[in-house]
Amino acid sequence: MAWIHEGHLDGEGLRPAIVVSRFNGFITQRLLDGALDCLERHAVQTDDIDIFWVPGAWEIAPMAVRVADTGEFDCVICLGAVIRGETPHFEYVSAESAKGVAQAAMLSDVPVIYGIVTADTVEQAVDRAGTKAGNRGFDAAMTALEMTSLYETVDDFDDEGFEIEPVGEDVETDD
Ligand code: INI
Repeated sequence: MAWIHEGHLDGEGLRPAIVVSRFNGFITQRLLDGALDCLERHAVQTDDIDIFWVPGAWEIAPMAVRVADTGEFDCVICLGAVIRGETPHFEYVSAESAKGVAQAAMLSDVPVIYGIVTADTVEQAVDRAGTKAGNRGFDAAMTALEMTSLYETVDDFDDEGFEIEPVGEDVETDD
């Protein structure tokens, strides 16, 4: 029989951090509202949520790393909106912010969740911020709840004495 591990969505007792950018604030405020709605509907206490505002999507990942490194939070939810303009700036900001959050997720002990909307038009971004195509902030918060619970399951392995296969031969010592 296989041992199946899945995260749950109960946020009771969790302390999440949200890093959200001000650029395109009419979208990012909606993403933040969606994330807060999700967390509060899943039993996270409002007083247990910390929100860090940064100027733009570029600044999200470096802040997420610092926030995660404090060890104070169970997860970090990254929210932003990058909308294509007339210049190649969009390509740099969207690609690097995505890479940055991915790197932050790899480096951190807690889940770092990507909730940055990238869109060709303002309309597409609006669609993803609580209208036609759902709310990416809400979705990111759901993912954060699930992954936080799954991380906790894995972190408990050692505490509960689950055996990790040793790599290489046992070495005998005199003592
Ligand atoms: N920041 C965004 O969050 N969204 C954008 O669409 C955007 N565009 O297109 O320029 C943007 N640029 C600012 C960038 O994130 C940094 O804040 C800035 O370059 C300072 O480092």
